[in-house]
Amino acid sequence: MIRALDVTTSLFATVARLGFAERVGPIGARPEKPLELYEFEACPFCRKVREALTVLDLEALIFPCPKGGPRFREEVRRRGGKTLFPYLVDPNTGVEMYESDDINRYLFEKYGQGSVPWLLSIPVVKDATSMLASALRYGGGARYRRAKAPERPLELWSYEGSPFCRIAREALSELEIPYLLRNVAKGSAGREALVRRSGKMMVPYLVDPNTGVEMFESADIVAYLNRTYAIEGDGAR
Ligand SMILES: N[C@@H](CCC(=O)N[C@@H](CS)C(=O)NCC(=O)O)C(=O)O
Repeated sequence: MIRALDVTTSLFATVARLGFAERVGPIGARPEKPLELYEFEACPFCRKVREALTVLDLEALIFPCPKGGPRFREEVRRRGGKTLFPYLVDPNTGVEMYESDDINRYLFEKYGQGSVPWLLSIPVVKDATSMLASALRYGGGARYRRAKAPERPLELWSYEGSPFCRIAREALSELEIPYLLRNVAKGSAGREALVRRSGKMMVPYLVDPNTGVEMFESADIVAYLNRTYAIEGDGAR
C-alpha cells in the first residue's frame, strides 16, 4: 500500500476516537505480572480494551487472534468455551473474561480510580467510533497470513492513539506474533525506560529477542516482520 495513504488512514482512525489514548489518565494499583490479552487489531471491541491499557499505563502480553489464525484462537476456545474477542486473562487475580465493557470496568476498578472514561462508557458512541476507526483501516490486522511462530514473544513499545504504532501492530496481528505491549503514552512511567534503552522517545519501537534486532519506524518494522516471519507467498497488503 502507498505509505502516505497508510499513514493517513491510520491517523483518521485515531481522529475517529477523538485522539483518545494518547495520554495516561488517573491510575491505581499496579499488577505484579503483565496482563494477557487475546485480541486482533481490526476488532473495534478489542481496540477499546487496548485503549484502556494505554490510559491505565499497563503492560500486557498480546496474543493476536486474527481470523484463520491457527494458534491463539484455539487457546481462547479451550479456556473460555468460545472464540470471541477480546478475552482478558489477569494472572494476578485468576480472572478471565470476555466482553470489552466488562473487561474495561474490571481494569478501571482494579488498576485505575474506578470510573471508566466517557469515550469508553457512553453507549453507542464508544462502539460506533471504534467501529469507524477499524473501518478506516479496511481490515488491517484482521486476517491471518501464514507465518513462522517466534520462539519468544517480541516486545513493542507503543500507545494506542499513535497512528504509526497501529501500522506495526497490524502486521504483528496478521502474522499471529505474540508480543509484550509496553504502553508509553504521554505521562507514562515507561517513557524514561524507553529513552534509556533506545536513545530517544519515539514509537513504535520493536525489540525481537529471537534475533537481537531493535528498531524504530513502522514501515521498517513491517518489512522486518514480513522478511523474518511471513511465509513466502503470503504477501502483505
Ligand atoms: N460484546 C462483545 C463483542 C465482541 C465481538 O463481537 N468480537 C468479534 C470480533 S470484533 C468476535 O470475536 N468475532 C468472532 C471471531 O472473530 O471469530 C464485546 O464487546 O467484547
